[in-house]
Amino acid sequence: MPLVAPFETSFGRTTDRECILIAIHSGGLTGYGECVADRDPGYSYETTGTAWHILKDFIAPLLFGQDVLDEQHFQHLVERIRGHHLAKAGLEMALWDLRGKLESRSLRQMLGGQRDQVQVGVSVGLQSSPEVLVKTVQRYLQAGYGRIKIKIKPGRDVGDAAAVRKAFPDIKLQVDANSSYTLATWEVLKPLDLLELLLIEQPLNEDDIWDHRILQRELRTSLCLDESIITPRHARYALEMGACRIINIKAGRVGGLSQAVAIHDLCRERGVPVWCGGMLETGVGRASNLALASLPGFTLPGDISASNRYYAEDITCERFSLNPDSTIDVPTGPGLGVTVDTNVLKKFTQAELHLEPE
Ligand code: OSB
Ligand code: MG
Repeated sequence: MPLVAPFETSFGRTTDRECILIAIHSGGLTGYGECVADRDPGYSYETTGTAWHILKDFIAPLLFGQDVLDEQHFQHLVERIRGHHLAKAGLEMALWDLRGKLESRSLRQMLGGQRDQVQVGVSVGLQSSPEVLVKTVQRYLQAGYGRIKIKIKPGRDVGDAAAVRKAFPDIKLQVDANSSYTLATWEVLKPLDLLELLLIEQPLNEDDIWDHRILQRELRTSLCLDESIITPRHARYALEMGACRIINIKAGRVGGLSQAVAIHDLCRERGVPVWCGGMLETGVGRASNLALASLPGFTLPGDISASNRYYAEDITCERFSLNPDSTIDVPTGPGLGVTVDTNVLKKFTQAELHLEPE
């Protein structure tokens, strides 16, 4: 699906998003799930290709012939498949949607969400220069976004962030490095500590929880981990080590909404703020993110922007829009609460596979 504008991070530039949409059927109803793996292994080792393989050759065969009772049961079944959280989470989302439709309950209700609207911000990709970045940020502020996140990478960090802070002294501002620094190179980031940022997201590698601890002790600004938190256990490790003070929760990265809720609960018990990350989702994944972010521990604005920030045309009939107070409404219909527009879906479909029990 073509993005309305290219999205560039430290790991690359996306102009079109490729994803896998999963549909499962029972009792005359269909549940949909979005697997957020991208074409390239930049953010995660998983890709649409690996997810396709894992879903087709390992996850689907495990489920066929079983009465999958709920999402916990699903997690138990897929435990024997190591990793591949994005693939697992896509299928789990479809199970939630289907169960919600069968039980006439919204995903928000099923997860224990407590809000009708959730606070959101916008994640702004790397731009051609600090001047262009400031203009881009200004457009999003004018559109009503109350929190801005900018992407940084070596060579495009303190200068970009300082330019935005200088132009907009009072906005809620945060930065995301997507793992592009090391303990040997991070020191250039020290001046960020003077910019009153909400947080600095994932400066070091996915497997560098310990090094984030070393970094957090050098910075006044809170570190927030994204890539590093791949299970509820990793969340506990990070908090017990002092590797971060805030966690970005993405259901995809942690293997499903059930795992996302477990991390939320752990952080809430410990008084650690969390917020809902994004993966440029279609309307399907966006509905899931909104339901998740309605849980009470999500106290910081999520990377869940309005549909028109991403796609001119989406695969859901519903489009999500920004309210004047920088919130988006949480869907209320059964399951995800969205309807897939089969014509648009057909238009964007590159490959299709039907799987049935033998
Ligand atoms: O690191 O949060 C990230 C998009 C793709 C992969 C990783 C990230 C992102 C974003 C976009 O920041 C958030 C959004 O969906 O608006
Ligand atoms: Mg991130």
